[in-house]
Amino acid sequence: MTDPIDRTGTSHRRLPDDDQRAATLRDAARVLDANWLGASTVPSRSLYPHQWSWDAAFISIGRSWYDEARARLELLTLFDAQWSNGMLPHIIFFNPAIPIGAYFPGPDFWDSRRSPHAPRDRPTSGITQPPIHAAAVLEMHRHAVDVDGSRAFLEAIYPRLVAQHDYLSRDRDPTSIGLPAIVHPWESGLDDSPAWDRLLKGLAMPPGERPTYRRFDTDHAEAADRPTDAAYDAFVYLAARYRDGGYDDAHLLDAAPFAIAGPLFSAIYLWSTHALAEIATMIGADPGPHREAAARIGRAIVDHLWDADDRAFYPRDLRSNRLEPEETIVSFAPLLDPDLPSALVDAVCERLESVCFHPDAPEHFVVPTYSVRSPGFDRRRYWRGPVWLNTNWLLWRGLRLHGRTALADEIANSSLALVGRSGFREYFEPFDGSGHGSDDFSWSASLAIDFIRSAT
Ligand code: 2M8
Repeated sequence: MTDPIDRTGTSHRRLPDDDQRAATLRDAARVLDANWLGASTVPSRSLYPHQWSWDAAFISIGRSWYDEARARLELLTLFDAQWSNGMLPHIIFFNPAIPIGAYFPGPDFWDSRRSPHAPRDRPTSGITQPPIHAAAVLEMHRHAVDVDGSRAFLEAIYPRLVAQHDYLSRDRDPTSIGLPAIVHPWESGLDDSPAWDRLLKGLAMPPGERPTYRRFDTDHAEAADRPTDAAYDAFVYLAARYRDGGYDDAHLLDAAPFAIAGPLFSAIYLWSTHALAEIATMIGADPGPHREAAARIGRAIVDHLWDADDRAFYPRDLRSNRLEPEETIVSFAPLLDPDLPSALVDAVCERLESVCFHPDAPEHFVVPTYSVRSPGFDRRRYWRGPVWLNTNWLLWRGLRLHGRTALADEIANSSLALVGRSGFREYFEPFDGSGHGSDDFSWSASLAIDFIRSAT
């Protein structure tokens, strides 16, 4: 099928010229270097002053184009905090410049020692994030100049990546559907997404069971850009429940009021499983089990997350066994499956190209994280409408896998137009391109580098 897109005239179709690209590369490296702590990078000096798991992977991909040693060290630092059961925590707290209590929820809240698996020498959160790390490692290796250093890195990190995947398949599949469950919206990476609204609204929070707390995020970003207090209450309650059960996955459905298998987390898991097979081949390990796992995961995504009536992928609530039919960006992530049947690729692209995700306005930016036609669409609020560079980058990679180059290029150009207009902000308003959330945000800088360098 030919790619039908042709939207000349809007700002995101204009390619940045050579000078603009050079300026973006220079400014992005400046942001990443300013956010470097010595062995890892903060997503943001103000809002996120520690190391985050999937941020570290996005950051390493971009940084590796100009500083391979730091990019590798970033991931080794992250994996040094991996739990003994393979769980890779979503936050590693080791920024000595940040007093305990400056970020909520901090190490005291998570109290990771409640799990026998947590490392004793460094505090971490007790939940995970999308497992994009194997895919990131493979990306870095593909353009490595220091080939020997990169190969040694592959050998060192491969067993840890395998342990991360084993944890997800062994301990996070409570209904045996072959897809990992997330037990908290923070694990999704898109915590404030409307995809979780119905479940969060239905959450019974007995009085007294939610710890009292104070938010710090709204000290650093406008409240209208951030999750509401009601959403935060639910996030804190769910995290405290999981923590108070000792982060025990043995009885996940009994213990976790929130248990979801979602298209974004699952598609990233699949993409990384394919990467593990390639890495295994490169270092002389057996790729066979990873290939078999990838085939199983790909089938499970279609069997359990595809809604044949709506012709769309949705998250599945594992407790009620229902799909959650919200029109959010997570529905497009299965494009990361290189073996996705072409009829499903067509259906996903059709929805992605619809006015719901390509605003019907003379000037606009793609891809909004929530359908602009949805009553709950919010131009500014975090994950409820704004454009993010990491979701754009994932869709760009997925579209290229399926030869959808015009749509892929449009997303890359829109992303670069946004950072050119508003800087390396955390997210962007889809109609006027204004920047929101944190400024000098690391993955916006890093992925801008990769959009430019991988395209040439
Ligand atoms: C956001 O999440 C954190 C909680 O982990 C927060 O809101 O405080 C999300 O955008 C998440 O995907 C990201 O990894 C993190 C740091 O950039 O911020």
